[in-house]
Amino acid sequence: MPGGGIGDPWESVTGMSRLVCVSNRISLPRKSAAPGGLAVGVLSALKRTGGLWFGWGGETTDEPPGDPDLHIREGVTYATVDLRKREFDLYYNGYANQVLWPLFHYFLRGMRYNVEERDAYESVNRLFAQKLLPLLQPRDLIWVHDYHLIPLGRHLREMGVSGPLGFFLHIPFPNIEMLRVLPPYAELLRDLTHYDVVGFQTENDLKAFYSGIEHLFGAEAIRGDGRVRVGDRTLRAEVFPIGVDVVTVQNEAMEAMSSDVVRRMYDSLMGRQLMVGVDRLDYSKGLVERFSAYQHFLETYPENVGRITYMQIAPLSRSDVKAYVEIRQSLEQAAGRTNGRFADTDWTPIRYLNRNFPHATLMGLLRSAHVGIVTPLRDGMNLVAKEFVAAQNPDDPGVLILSNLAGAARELGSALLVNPYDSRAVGHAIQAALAMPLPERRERHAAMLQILKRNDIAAWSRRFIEALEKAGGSEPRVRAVGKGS
Ligand code: GDG
Repeated sequence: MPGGGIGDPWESVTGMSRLVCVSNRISLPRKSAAPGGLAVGVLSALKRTGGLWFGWGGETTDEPPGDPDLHIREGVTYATVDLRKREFDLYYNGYANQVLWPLFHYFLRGMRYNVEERDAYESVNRLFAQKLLPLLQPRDLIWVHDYHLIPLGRHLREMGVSGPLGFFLHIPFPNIEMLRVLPPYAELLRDLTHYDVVGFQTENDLKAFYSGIEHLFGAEAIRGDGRVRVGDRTLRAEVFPIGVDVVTVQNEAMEAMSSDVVRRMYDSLMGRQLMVGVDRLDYSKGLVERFSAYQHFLETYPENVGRITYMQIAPLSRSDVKAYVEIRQSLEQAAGRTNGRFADTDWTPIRYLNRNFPHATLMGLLRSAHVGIVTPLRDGMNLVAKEFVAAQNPDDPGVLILSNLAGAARELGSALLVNPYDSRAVGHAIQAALAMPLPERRERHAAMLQILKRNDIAAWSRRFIEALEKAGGSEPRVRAVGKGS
């Protein structure tokens, strides 16, 4: 079993309990899967603790879904369910990604509501509970991830699960004034009260949650110690900022520097400075605004024309959702405009790539960059910002430009913080980053690296599981390795 070695920090945390993680999508190891912060975080937690990871396996069917498929890898049991195609479309492309995602990121223009999608969201959550139930053991710690599965806790409770149930939201939580745009906002808030621990990325998200609780249940529901009391249930709501595996990122980045892809890219720069962005192609990541800031930068500081290369890696995501098709078109046009206007026979200002890379290669590309640009219009955390810092050579680190609307800005105050909507300010920040003297780069980098090491991915999981253990009482739990798998 992983995580059982001498001096392993998990030993004291998980005791003898089994961790069960539930998320919308499961990526089996070695299968190519859509990369995402969620997958990175969940995998890291499960590998360290062992246990069960339950979720949709990526297949849709025309038949009613059968029993979950079980796979065991490195001591972790993966249980995957199929979903019916139509129901999946309504639940995932519809309610999760055209209602909750835009609303929680404060993009009302991208949100529309319909009851059919809401019903599918409910029924997929009920199905998850039904399929998970037979796999559960009496003393499991259950950790549910993200906005796709908010009602899962209520369904499990209704089916008789009384043990510790935790929920972590990877994306921002909106203030009540935004949340109550959603017709069933009260049900959403009530659903969250079925968990014992509800975790958020930042203090802002926690405050927004309290604003909803106060609105619905009155100020007396929030106790002095921050716990929330609704009816006969008490829950802990807390901030758990997700981190990265600093040592792995450092090693990946160093090793990738000698890889073919990174060397070819580096040689192709012909001594020019490099700015890199890595984001899923998503309107929340602020890519259109970033492209326009870069154009602004080239106009304002023409001495950089021909001397800097901006490489934007943007793997496609959620391509079945209209807003994502539209953002893709806008970006192609914006990159084309800038390249058409500024490119020369031997230089292209923007290298725009809609493709995936192995994680290690990405870390090598980040390490090669003089500037990392991470300017989401809103982001729960943003792991790329943290990976950029971890991937740098501490003796000669690149500079991070970071949106102050990303959760990561709360910890990474030594980055060049910008408002992503202010293209002039972002343009200035690019110039400042390129010109920053080595001592200042080192100082800023060292301050951020220290924070990343303290709040790394292991600390994040450990803190959440500790909170869940406390919520369930401190008695020792029995872990039956291999059962239910
Ligand atoms: C959600 C929240 C929150 C990217 N391209 C490739 C690839 N990636 C990896 C990155 C990074 C992860 O995916 C992306 O994580 P982010 O945090 O930047 O963004 P979201 O996907 O929107 O994640 C976010 C996160 O959940 C965690 O809680 O921080 O706020 O929106 O690790 O390196 N990985 C590979 N190939 C790629 O092409 N292998």
